[in-house]
Amino acid sequence: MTLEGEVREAADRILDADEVTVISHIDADGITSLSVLMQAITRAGVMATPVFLRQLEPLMMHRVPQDNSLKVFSDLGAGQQNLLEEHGLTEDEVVIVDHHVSQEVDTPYLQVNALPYGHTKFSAAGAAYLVARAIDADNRDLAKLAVIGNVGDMMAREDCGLIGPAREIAADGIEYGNVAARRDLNIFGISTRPLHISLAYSSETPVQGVTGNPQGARRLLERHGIRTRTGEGRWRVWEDLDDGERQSITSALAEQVIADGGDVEKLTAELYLFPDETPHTALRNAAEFSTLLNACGRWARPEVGAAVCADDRGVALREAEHMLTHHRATIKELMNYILKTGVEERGAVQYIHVGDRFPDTVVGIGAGMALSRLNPDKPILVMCSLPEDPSLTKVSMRATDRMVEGGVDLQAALVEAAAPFGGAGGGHAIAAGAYIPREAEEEFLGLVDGCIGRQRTRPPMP
Ligand SMILES: [Mn+2]
Repeated sequence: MTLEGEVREAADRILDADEVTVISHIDADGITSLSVLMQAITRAGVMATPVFLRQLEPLMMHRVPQDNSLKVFSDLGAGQQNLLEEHGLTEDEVVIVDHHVSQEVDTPYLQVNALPYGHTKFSAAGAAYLVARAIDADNRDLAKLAVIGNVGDMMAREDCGLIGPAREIAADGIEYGNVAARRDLNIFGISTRPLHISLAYSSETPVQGVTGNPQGARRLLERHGIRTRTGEGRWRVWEDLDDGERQSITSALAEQVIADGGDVEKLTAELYLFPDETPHTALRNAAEFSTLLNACGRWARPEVGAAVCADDRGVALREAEHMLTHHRATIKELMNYILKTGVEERGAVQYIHVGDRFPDTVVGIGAGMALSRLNPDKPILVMCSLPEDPSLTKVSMRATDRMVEGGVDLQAALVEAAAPFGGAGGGHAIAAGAYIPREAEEEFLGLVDGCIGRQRTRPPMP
């Protein structure tokens, strides 16, 4: 089949379906893919239900419904087709919209995947958009979301712009009017970060005296007569500058890089802007929009990102912005919670269950920080529940260098202890995580404690 053929067949199957379940990944590409598909499908009058999965793995398969709906997997599925088979999904009830390497299986599931056709810079959101446009040519407004997904998956990074079919999709958005592309300085935060911060903390091309040096960046701006604040005292952002101002800074940086014998090839890039969004917000350009969506995923709230993609500019946007800006504060809050509540000590580990108070994605980091103020001889084990899946418990463990020197290997302990429950564990000797069934918590804890105890071949150094 051709890519066009795959796209057409996927669209036809969706249009023929009575009901669709869209199952997607929780990062920016997964969230935009799901949003593109959900909007295209519901606009066509077909009922659709969204399901987000942090990964397609055995213990999470129960969230894929066993019903009569057509299951459309986006940004996942290609590499886990054996799981779809094991879940009893037949060929005619599955469509995979993905860009990952495909796994060989007996069931010839329909896939929209540009990778086998040689398009390596094309994310799942791009594939989802092709399907959306095949469902109805009027869905061109959704090209903007595909641009965000592609940029979020770093598809524009190496070539300093989108190429191939991803570039054609951007062109659709430009023609529709909600996307603008321009060659510009290759920096992050052009819509929300103060100029000197944006210049100092974008390191694609290091510039002596500017990169990592906000004071130096301010002096550069001053030397070129560029005001850093507006008349009302607000920090100006890169997007506020006029063409002449942007040109003079870009030239100054280029001169500096050349003078230092550096390469200016990646100093500029094609940036993707969204003229229909409010200036000075993270929604205003593809790079910052995708970062906002990734923050939602990291906080285990991908549905908030999807609401923003579906034009919710009220509560969902405020929540998403909160998640973007309060990441560090939450980790600190978690650390304080662990210290204040106290851990329970077993023979070889100390542990705490934090319920669903904190997003599971920050639990490991907070546990590591708390460990420095807890018993220095025992690894910490933190359990938390997943708000979207009460049947599962996420386990995070952290150790210290000294414990590892003493024989502790958290990864080995978690893999061994999770195996009897069909759970999966991974990570390193010093930091590891696992998913286990909720009802196995107590027994699992005992197994981990036993493993760690046996690993401690040498007594800790005094
Ligand atoms: Mn992806």
